[in-house]
Amino acid sequence: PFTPTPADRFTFGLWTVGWQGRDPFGDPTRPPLDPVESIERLAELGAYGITFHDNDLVPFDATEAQRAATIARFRAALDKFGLAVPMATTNLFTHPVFKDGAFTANDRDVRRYALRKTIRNIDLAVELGASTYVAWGGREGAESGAAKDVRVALDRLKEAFDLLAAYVEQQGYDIRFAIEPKPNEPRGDILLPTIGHALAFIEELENSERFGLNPEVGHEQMAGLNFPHGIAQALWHGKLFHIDLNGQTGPKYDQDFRFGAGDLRQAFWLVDLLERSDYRGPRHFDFKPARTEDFDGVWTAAAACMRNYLILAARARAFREDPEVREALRAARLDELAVPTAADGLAALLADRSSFEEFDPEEAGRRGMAFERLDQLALEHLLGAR
Ligand code: GLT
Ligand code: MN
Ligand code: MN
Ligand code: MN
Repeated sequence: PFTPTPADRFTFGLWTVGWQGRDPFGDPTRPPLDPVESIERLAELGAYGITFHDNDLVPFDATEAQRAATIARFRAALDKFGLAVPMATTNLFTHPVFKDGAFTANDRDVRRYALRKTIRNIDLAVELGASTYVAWGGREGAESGAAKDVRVALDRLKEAFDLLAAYVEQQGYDIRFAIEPKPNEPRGDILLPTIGHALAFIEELENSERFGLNPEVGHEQMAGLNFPHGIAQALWHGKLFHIDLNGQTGPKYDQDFRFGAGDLRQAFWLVDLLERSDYRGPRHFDFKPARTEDFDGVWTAAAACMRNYLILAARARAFREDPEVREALRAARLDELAVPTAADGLAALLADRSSFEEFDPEEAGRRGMAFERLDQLALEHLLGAR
């Protein structure tokens, strides 16, 4: 019952299963993985699609001829194994040229180069059928105070996104941008550190309808934030364009565990939320198979991401369908939260003596909220005890 199919819309970044395990303290523990093999294996496991940074596919220093041949071979494999490319993105963080960022590098030449590199890969993304273009500001940030004038850097970031939007409008592309927040790592501090910062920033863009978010589980949790709450707010603003699913255990380095590992309770509430929302985009996994693993471990972890999502979806459905839960939700007055506070209008509120003059806050303060019972029911569903 927990076997994924393409209808589940699960997608993986080439850089996830292809991660060789290089970290700041250690060399790679796995050899490079041919993107064509990733396509074949992920298709076998039931995934819907694959995503990539330009340089996950085409090496940074490839010639034009090498680039064309690589893309042709990739495309043929997508067709053969039936995988889609719903999203693509740009690597603006690995090469030393991006050591101070890309769209907000102090060095203007680097900013212009970053825009051209991005535009070039947007063309490829559209050619391959992508409708979402992710922008993670990997090195847009600083380690020290005077090194980056944040207000001016935000001017440059807005300028870059306005130019990218102008480009896709001019080309008539049907693609939207999804900005991915992250608080830190690899920079000491990164611009647009959380969902909230990014939502506010998007409203300042010329073409704000073309911009939304690609929030990642672990990135919000690195900032100690509640991911399902952040996703709920992104949905509320109509800005959940894409999502990066993985696992994290609290405010630490970016752990990128497989989905379901890490904070399991937040994973449960996240799936409950997504499955009941109008989000129809891919369920995209951005995880790193632990560097302790060989390729068997890599595919085990990739399969587990999808399986854990489906298990959590089943648990969340059972929770919502349980009559005792429905009763507990009423006892916790969730239905009452859905009633507007003053549909009768401001004048009626001001004239309503029962709302203030005759209101008894002591009595209201004694009413229990019955949340503990509700949460225990959720926990028992999550634990498979109901
Ligand atoms: C990198 C980062 C991810 C982003 C990717 C998109 S690259 O692995 O840590 O969170 O989603 O650029
Ligand atoms: Mn990510
Ligand atoms: Mn991450
Ligand atoms: Mn990462």
